[in-house]
Amino acid sequence: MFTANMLESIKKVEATREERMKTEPRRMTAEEKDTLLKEFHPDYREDGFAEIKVGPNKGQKAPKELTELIHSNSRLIKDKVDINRVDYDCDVLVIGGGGAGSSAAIEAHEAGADVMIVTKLRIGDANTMMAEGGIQAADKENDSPVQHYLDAFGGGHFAARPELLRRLVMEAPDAIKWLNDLGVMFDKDEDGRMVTTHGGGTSRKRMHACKDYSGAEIMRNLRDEVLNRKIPVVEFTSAVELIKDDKGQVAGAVLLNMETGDYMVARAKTVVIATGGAGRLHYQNFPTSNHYGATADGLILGYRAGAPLLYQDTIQYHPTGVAYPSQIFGALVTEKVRSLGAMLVNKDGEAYAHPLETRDVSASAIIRECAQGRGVETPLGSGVWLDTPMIEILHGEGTIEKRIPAMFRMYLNYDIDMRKQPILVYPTLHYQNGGLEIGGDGFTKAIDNLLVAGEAVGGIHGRNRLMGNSLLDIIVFGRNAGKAAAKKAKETVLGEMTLSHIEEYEKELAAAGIDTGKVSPMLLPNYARHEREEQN
Ligand code: MEZ
Repeated sequence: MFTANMLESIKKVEATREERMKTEPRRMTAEEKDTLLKEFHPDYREDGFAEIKVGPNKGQKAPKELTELIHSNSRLIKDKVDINRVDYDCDVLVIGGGGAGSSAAIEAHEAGADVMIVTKLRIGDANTMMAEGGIQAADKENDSPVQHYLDAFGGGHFAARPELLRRLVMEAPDAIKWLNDLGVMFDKDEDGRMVTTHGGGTSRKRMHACKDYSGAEIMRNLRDEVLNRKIPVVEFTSAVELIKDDKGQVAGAVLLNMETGDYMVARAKTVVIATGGAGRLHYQNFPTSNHYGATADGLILGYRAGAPLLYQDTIQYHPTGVAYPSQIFGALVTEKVRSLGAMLVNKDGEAYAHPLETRDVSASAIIRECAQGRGVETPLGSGVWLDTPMIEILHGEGTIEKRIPAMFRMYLNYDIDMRKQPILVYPTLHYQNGGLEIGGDGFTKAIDNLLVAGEAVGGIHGRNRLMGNSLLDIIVFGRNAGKAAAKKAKETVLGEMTLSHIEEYEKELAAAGIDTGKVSPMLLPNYARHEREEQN
């Protein structure tokens, strides 16, 4: 299945393996990391970004593709909707049916609220489902939330909002217990203790996993719980704008039925945005590990209503996306492969960096190797080797099939046996470090009664996220958002509903002379457009 040049390079990987396994590559110094990031991390490529000209973050930069969505028009300028004809009335409206949205809905329901989920695909069609390697929590004797905090704070370049990160790490052990009690089948040893491993930048083994389909297993249980509780889920329906009331608090959302094109109105006392990430915007033309629905919708909804973004200029490129074969280009190769001992090796068989540097550093080092001609040529670019046969040498035969069975099967589909041959990887667009700004209680600071949870939040992780802290944040912040939204709904009296904020935003666009000719939120990526362009 590999090409001749790849097979040639594999010989060098094999020839250096024994010697490489005697000494791990050393960790980079802080100065070395800084220099590498500035030279090779995509966040530092000026031409990938554009200035935001309107709204709360005016004057700041964002990825070009996101800026274009921010600068685009509301659908509701052309398509008029009578917001006083209410189709759904509830206490808590959760926008998004992934892990954060489902956790929020479960807790809001538990607190006695009348809660409803609206999701543009089906419940569970989300990045949560795609997460592989695990979820962090400091719940063993040799570890503590303080240690977890220090790892994540350093890994995020000391930029995480302390009140958010504190909540993340302190509530992590309880998040694992909650999931375990719901029925999540975590990997456990013969004594019933959770099996935990390292991730990039962790000082303790605190990654809890369900083999290499941790997200799917977590989502399976969350979805069952939502359905068992009979929480209403309106599928194939997007939120396209938030509605406010005359007191300035959020009052619901305008919904679009994705099949019929009809608009509907959901009135709600509190709203939780849990719409996930932006991988399908393919920033800087990167492939993505993300779910089809990851188009930054919640960021646009919140921003147009007046909620500021935080760290919208920092993106996570997962170091190990599939570089070859082309059919699965950009798909995630879980960091767990490196946690289990596989080294990153260039075309000459050199291990050029420690396999568990933080993700931004690791991705930059791969980009450097390829940019400087030490990558292996592939049909779609180049990549470096992840020396997977090392796993079986280190931990014994059968480890790959036992610990990372989904990855093993994915490659076998293309006649690559990762137990015997290394695999080719290159960074893939994985996560938005930034998002809507919230306080420790989950509420946006700018709009009353509007909460945000999950990947749509900015500030939990700072400017780089560690492995396993995203599955954790959707649970911790999802659950808290649900509880807080239910409580706030009890004391909320809605005023008259309005979309005047949309009109104000449109005026601001016009005053800035902006006309992208497009509408946002995007809702679904438009791959068909690229095909047409190629044919012309
Ligand atoms: O947190 C993540 O992004 C994650 C667990 C990814 C992975 O490599 O498996």
